[in-house]
Amino acid sequence: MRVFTTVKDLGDLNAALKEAFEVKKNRFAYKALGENKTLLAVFFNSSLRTRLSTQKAAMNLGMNVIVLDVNQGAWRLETERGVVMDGDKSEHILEAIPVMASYCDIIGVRSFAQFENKQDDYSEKILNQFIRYAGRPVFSMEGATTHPLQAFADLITIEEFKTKERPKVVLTWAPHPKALPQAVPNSFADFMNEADVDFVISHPEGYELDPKFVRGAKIEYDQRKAFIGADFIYAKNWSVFEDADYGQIISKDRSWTVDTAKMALTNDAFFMHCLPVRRNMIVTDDVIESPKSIVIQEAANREISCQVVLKRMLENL
Ligand code: AN0
Ligand code: CP
Repeated sequence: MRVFTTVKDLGDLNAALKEAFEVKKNRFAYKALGENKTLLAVFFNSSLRTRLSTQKAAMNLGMNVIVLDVNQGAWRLETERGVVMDGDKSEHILEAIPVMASYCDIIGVRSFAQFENKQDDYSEKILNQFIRYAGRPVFSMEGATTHPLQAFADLITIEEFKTKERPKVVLTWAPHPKALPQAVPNSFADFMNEADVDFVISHPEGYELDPKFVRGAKIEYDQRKAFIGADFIYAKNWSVFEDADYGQIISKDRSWTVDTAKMALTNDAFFMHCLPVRRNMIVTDDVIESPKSIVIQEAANREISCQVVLKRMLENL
């Protein structure tokens, strides 16, 4: 594996899941694979889970790890070619990328949507420059449009907790005070569409996601209807994808908060969220603290999803 940004990069999803469960059973079995190999994890944005789980996964494989927070201590990077650099940006990403690559074997990049220009975000302008100029395998630690390590961990978690062959999985929008990217729901849809699940997306009108990720998924604008019979409720906020209001918040409707009354409509569903989550905006205290909440197990599986990706990249160096 040279690149990991979407579900397709995993190839056969059942084989990837099998590998994930093998890794989880003995996460130190491939400790020799990463000997004298270095992972560089580059963060343009904040992170708790991705930062820690990626380092842990690399350490399980015997790798050395370097973490760079671009906005803390590095030079401010210009990302646009042709700019006269007479402002506050001291270094161009076109030098920075090959320099960073010269110190490592594999690179992980976190670079969120900036909501300044939809075209820039949806062409993955930053992440794709790493893929193009690093000359190293590159994986997304959440780009502008996808968060595949999260969605892979989500799928692993659903596989572990499902009690029927083909569970009903509902991705529901929920309110949030700040504009958030579409990367998490995009990747969740990307993975669920390839998995053996009955997949439904529920959101207020105007919050339609990119059809490239939604594909044939069912859309249900009535959240209560969507919840009926669900086996998994996956909550997430996202901002508008449509051109006219791209990156905007058009609703903060608190009637979309996931609460106990709504969970009672489900088939005793598990509650999932990628975290970080704002309590009593996205989900009530009662639901996230209930025995059916599997957000911690879900986060723990981030170590596993990342380890599968790193293992495959190391095997292919
Ligand atoms: C980010 C998002 O919604 O994409 C990261 C989630 C993993 N969330 C926030 O910025 C709060
Ligand atoms: N779920 C997730 O990616 O969390 P962080 O933003 O804390 O890494």
